Amino acid sequence: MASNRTFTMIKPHAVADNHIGGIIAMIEAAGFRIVAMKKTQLTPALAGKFYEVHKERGFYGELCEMMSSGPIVPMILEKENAVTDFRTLIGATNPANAEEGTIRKKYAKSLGENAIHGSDSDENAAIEGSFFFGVTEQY
Ligand code: DAT
Ligand code: MG
Repeated sequence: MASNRTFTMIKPHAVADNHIGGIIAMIEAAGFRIVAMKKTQLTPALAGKFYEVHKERGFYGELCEMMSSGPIVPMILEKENAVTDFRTLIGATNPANAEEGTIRKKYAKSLGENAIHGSDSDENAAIEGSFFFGVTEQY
């Protein structure tokens, strides 16, 4: 059965460019409810831990550097079929392939600076959400 929660982060370049409000407006308009949210900044070591699954990939160093380069806005979101529907809302990893109307189409600058994270499975959504938020921060 599909979970009703996913995890997301607005990436540093999008926060720096004042797109928090625009991105959250798209998320809420698509029917997601914000369960948890804050503004924080990862250290390179914490970014490395979050993206550990990618540690053998060539872009891992660049990814950890970018994700720790400034504040981010992590959130837990709720909606039926949250993981799948949110991946549809954010669009393809490479913004060159992202569909019209997606968050990455509107706000991504490049493959590395693609505006927003979205969990790829119910299992990872739970792991990633608990990376940032305790149970008393989820409502
Ligand atoms: P997604 O964020 O769509 O789940 P992913 O999990 O494959 O994509 O990769 C995590 C992030 O790493 C992605 O949002 C942007 C960056 N990235 C992925 N592939 C890359 C590449 N070939 N070069 C540079 N950065 C890349
Ligand atoms: Mg991913």
